[in-house]
Order: sequence, then structure tokens, then C-alpha cells
Amino acid sequence: MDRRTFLQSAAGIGATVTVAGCIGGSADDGNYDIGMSTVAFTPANLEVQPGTTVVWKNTSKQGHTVTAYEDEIPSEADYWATGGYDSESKAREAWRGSAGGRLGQGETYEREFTVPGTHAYVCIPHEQSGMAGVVTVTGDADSAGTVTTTTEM
Ligand SMILES: [Cu+2]
Repeated sequence: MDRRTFLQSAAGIGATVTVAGCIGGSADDGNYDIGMSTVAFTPANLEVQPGTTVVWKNTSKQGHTVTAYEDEIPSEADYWATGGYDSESKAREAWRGSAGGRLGQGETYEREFTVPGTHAYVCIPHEQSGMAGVVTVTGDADSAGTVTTTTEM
């Protein structure tokens, strides 16, 4: 089983997947972290370290968006969405008006995550089908010195 197959099957059972291998790879060389199938992000849950650039790629024939839920990202984080809109309402308006923010087949979107916490997002045209995901940025960089030791008696 190759890594990509593993990620897709892991996402299918709702697992949280931590990816280290291809994070930071260029979008041009075919590497990506989150694929977009007909009505799903795979994996839907991705855990990364602060400072990680996550790459989404539309691996389907349908058009999709990657649109942050404004109320479901850390308050210190800048708003993000395909198309570069600075608010969720603008992103939704642009999609309704002209399919703004659409990622076509094979296109990619990148976003660097620096603020720890959960960053939830959705594909606007497939929201009703449950096409949504979460990027969790761990605080591990700050708590690296913390070690939990279990002593067996
Ligand atoms: Cu979609």
C-alpha cells in the first residue's frame, strides 16, 4: 500500500492523520497534502506543526473551493480562502456571483499555518454534501520540553 492509498483509506474512517513526509513539497511536483475527490477532502482531518505549508489539490473533475469558516479558525489567524477573499461572506458572495475561488481539476491551493488551534474549512458548492475539513495546528513547538513519564511500580 503506498502512502497516498493509506491516507485515503485512513480518511475514510475518520481518522486524524499526521503527515510529515511530503509537507512543504512543491505543488508543481505532484505532491500535496489534502486531495479533493468528488465531494470530500482526503484526509478531512490533518494535523501539522506550526509553520507548515499545507497543499490542497483538486484530484477530481468537479470544481471545488477551500474556504475557511470565519468563526472556526483561531481569532488571531488571518482569514483564508481560495480566491484570496478576506472574509467568508465575500467568498460565498463571489462563489454565488461568478464561481469565485473555484479550483479546477488538477489545480492546487497552498496555505501556511502558523497559529496553533483548529482551522475548519468547507467547499462551498459541496457544503450540503458534507465536504468540509479541519487542519489542526499543534502547539508541539512550544511544549517540546514537556515529557510525561510513566513509572511502573
Ligand atoms: Cu467540493
